[in-house]
Amino acid sequence: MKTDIEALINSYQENGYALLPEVINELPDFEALIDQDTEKVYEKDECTLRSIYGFQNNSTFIKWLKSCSIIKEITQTLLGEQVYLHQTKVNLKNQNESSVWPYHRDFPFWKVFDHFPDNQFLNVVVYLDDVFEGSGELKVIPKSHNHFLAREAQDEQIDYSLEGSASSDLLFSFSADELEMFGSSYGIDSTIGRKGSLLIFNPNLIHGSGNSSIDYSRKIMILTFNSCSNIPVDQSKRPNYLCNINRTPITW
Ligand SMILES: O=C(O)CCC(=O)C(=O)O
Repeated sequence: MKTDIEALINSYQENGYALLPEVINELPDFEALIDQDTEKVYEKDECTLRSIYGFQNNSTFIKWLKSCSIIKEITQTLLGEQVYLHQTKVNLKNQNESSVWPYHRDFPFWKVFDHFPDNQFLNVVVYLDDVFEGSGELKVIPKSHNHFLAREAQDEQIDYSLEGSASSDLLFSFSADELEMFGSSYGIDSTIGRKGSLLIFNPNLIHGSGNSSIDYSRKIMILTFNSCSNIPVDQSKRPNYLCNINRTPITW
């Protein structure tokens, strides 16, 4: 089925996200991509796998990416120039209480810690499993990519920590009152979809997820593209798997 790119862009611009059901036929075998460059992050129990970061230099991954013409078309249409991968990861779900991502925006991490001036980034999420209600599905607050709280301007003062970047004790999150306010203004959408679906979302969109009713479930791969002209104004202190220093454009 041909994707209606214009409708997709309209939805992305208006709501900050768009879901494309079952558009990827060949999914990457992420376990086969684990190599010396990848980094595993564990839950608070220190033994349950939470995330695997850093596929961007793996030739098998790049070959798979280049075979996904829909991802090329979307990034070129939305970012309008050459891109590279700032971050790549697979997030898994389990039943642990810590298997959550508190509601947050992504761009503050890249602005404050990685020193990128502009949000010329795009998140593309590939569903490696069916994502259903109760599986730790990603929830988003539509339109929140254009609405900010006055206090968020102070976020520039936040100090980097590894836990705050990748664990359930995430930095740049929101209080219950703030979420209530956003939720009552814009609602909260669940991004459920079958394996092979794609979710694209603006890195300023508020999003988060709960834990799953099943262990080792709801695996999603998140690809964060940055525009090559969006150059950091300072060096990031974060490791390469969180902030890729190789900004060579992808040659599709
Ligand atoms: O995997 C998830 O459910 C959320 C991931 C997320 O919010 C993030 O990586 O910023």
